[in-house]
Amino acid sequence: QIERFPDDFLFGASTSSFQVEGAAELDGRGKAIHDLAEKKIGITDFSTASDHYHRMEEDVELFHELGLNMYRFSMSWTRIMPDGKNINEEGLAFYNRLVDKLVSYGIEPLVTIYHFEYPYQLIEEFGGWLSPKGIDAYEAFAKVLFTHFGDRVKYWLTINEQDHVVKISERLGLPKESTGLAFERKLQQANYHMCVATAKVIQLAHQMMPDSKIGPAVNPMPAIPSSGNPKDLIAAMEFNELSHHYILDLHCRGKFSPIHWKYMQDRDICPKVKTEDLQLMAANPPDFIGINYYLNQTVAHSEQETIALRGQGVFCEEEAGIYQLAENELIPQTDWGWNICPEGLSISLMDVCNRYQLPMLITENGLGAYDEVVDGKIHDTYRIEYLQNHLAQIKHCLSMGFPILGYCAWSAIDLVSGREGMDKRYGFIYVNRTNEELRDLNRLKKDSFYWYQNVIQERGQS
Ligand code: BGP
Repeated sequence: QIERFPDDFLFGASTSSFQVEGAAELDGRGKAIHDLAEKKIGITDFSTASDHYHRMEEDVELFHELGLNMYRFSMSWTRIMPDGKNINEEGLAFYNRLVDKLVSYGIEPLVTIYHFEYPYQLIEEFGGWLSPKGIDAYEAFAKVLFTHFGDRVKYWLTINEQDHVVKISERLGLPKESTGLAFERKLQQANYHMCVATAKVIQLAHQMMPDSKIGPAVNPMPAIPSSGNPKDLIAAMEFNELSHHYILDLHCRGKFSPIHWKYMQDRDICPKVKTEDLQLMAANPPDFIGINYYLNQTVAHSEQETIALRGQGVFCEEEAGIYQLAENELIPQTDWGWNICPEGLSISLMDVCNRYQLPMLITENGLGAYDEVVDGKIHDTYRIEYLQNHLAQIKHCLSMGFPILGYCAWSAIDLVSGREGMDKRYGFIYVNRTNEELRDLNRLKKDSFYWYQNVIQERGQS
C-alpha cells in the first residue's frame, strides 16, 4: 500500500452550474429544461441555489484556502447560449472571471460541458437529444467553450452521467413517467446521439486544443452477486453491461456491447445506426474516463421468462429475465437508502481501467447527509469517514498501478440536490439556507473542510 498520494495527483471538488449558481433569471440566462419542471412541494427550486453567481469570488477564495488542486464545475449552456444557439456575452463574462480567478490561485479548472442543464428552446424546436440536430447543437456549444476558454482550461468533461440522462425522461424533455416501446426506443436513440456528439466533440477538442484532456463522466454502480450461485454472478455482470459499459463501449471502441445490443433487439428498441458514426467513435476515444461513484448494487438473477420494457428510473428494481436488486445486510445505507460500499469504488476503477485501458479521474464521490449547525460548527464526522474510506480504496488501486489522475469530491460547497433540495448536503462548506428559508446564505467551514485541507496538504497521510 502506498503511503502518500503522488505529488501530481489532483485533489479537487465538484459542483454543477444549476445546482450552485442561482441567478436563474439574471444577465440574459435562458430557460433550461428543469426551470420548467413541476415544482416539488417543500423542496427548493434552483432559482437561488447557493447564490454562487454573486458570491463566486468569496467561494473561490474558500476553495483556495481548502487547498484544492482542481475545481470541477459546469458552464451553463443557457447562460452562455440562452436559446441554445446565440451567444450571450454576459454568460461568457461570468465564466471568464471564474476561470481567471481559479487560474490565479493555481487551481486547475475541470469544465463539464453539459451537466443536465439543457436549453428548453432546443427541445421546443427539434426535440433536443432525440434528434440528430442535438448533435450539431452540442458541438456548436462546445466550440464556443473551446474558443473562449481553451487557452486556460486543459481538462474537459463531455456529458455528465449520460447513463442517467437516458433513464429519466424529464432530463430529455419528455413527459414525466413516460413509458412504452416508442419511449424506450427514443431513449436508445438519444443515447446513441450523445455518443456520436461525444466523439465529435473529442475530435474537435483535440483539433482546437492539442494539449487538452477530455472524457465523459459516467456513474457506475458496480453490481456484486447476492450469493455464490453462478447465476447471480452472471446477473451482476449483465447489470454492469446495462448500467455503464454499454455507453463506454461506444465511447472507447465504437462498438455496441453485445449484451446491450441483444437487450435492445429483444425489445425492438434498437437505434438507427450509421457505420461512419461508429468509425468516428472508434477513431476518437476519450483521453480519460470520469467516474462518479456514490453507491454499488447487489443483484440476484431473475427467473422471469417474459421480456419486459424497463420503465423509468435510475434504480431499476428488475430487468425481467436478467437481474433483480437484492438486499445486502453487509452494506449500510445513507439516510436516503444509498448503499455505502467504498470497495465498490475499487471494483469500478479496476473494471473500467482493465476494460478500456485508459486513465481515470474520480469526478464525483460524496455523502449526502442532513448537517446540523451547533454553536457555529458542523461536526460532519460521518462525511469524513465516508470520504476517508473511499480515498483509501483509491490508494489501494494506485498502489496496484492503476492510472488515476485525481479525485474530485462532490461537492465543493453545499448546493441544491437534484431531488431533495437543500436537505441533502454534500459540501465541505455549509451554506446557510434551507429548503424553506433563504436566510443570509453565509458560508461556514465544516469539520470536513479542515480534514480535507489536511489530506491535500499531507498528500493523504492523515
Ligand atoms: C450525480 C449528479 C450530481 C449530483 C449527485 C448527487 O448523479 O451528477 O449532479 O446531484 O449525483 O445526487 P443527489 O443530489 O440526487 O443526491
